[in-house]
Amino acid sequence: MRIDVVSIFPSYFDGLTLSLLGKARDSGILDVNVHDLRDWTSDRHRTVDDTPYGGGAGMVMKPEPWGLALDALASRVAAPADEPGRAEQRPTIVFPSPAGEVFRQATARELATRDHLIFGCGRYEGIDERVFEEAAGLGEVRLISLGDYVLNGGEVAVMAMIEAIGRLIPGVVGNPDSLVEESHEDGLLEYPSYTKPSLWRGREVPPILLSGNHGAIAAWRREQQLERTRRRRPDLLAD
Ligand code: JCH
Repeated sequence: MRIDVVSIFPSYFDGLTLSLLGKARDSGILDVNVHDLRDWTSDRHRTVDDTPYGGGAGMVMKPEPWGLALDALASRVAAPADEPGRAEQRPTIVFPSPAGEVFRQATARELATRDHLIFGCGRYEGIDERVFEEAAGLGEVRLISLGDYVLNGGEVAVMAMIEAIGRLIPGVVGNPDSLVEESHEDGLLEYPSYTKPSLWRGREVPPILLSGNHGAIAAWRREQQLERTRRRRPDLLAD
């Protein structure tokens, strides 16, 4: 999978070269490329923002640099184009937005199947609306919210999305079992985990986990998942 990120703060993404995603990147499974939006400006001050039409507080990102950036990145191939039987694919273009659909594990799973993702990180009060219309001519456009709170820009949301998507790509996580067992993959919160020592500061590990009865352990864990989900996230059981 090829991932392109466009931002006026490209150094935000230096952390992506570390740990889990760093390995996937080195092995060529994930090809992450971070770009500075200002590279697609042509004025002396490399301007990316302007005042909003109709008035209002703050600034809006100008459309021209975004248009050039998306034109340049959308035409790039995610995998060797001469691969037999491989059709040219349009990218999925993701813009983080507080007004977008909420990002869920299902969203991560869906985006993990794409060959080419482009993430556009807005700042200020957001991006000129016409950029989203223009982007729809280059690929599938998705406006996605990390959750119902307001961030200062798209960078932190994109970091979270790339981490959630990247770890679902085969070869990024070592043990495939660890992907199906965790929170949200089965619509429930995860069961509690314990390790040694079995007694710590007067606190015991639930004895069932030391019983060696794997059927009883699996049943206890499922019960814990249901109870936690009912208490902490009843909205997940309503679905
Ligand atoms: C963003 C901002 C006030 C936007 C600019 C670009 C995503 N889940 C989530 N929360 N916040 C975001 C996000 C994504 C991209 C941008 N801002 C700041 C500030 C606004 O009200 C009109 C809109 C925030």
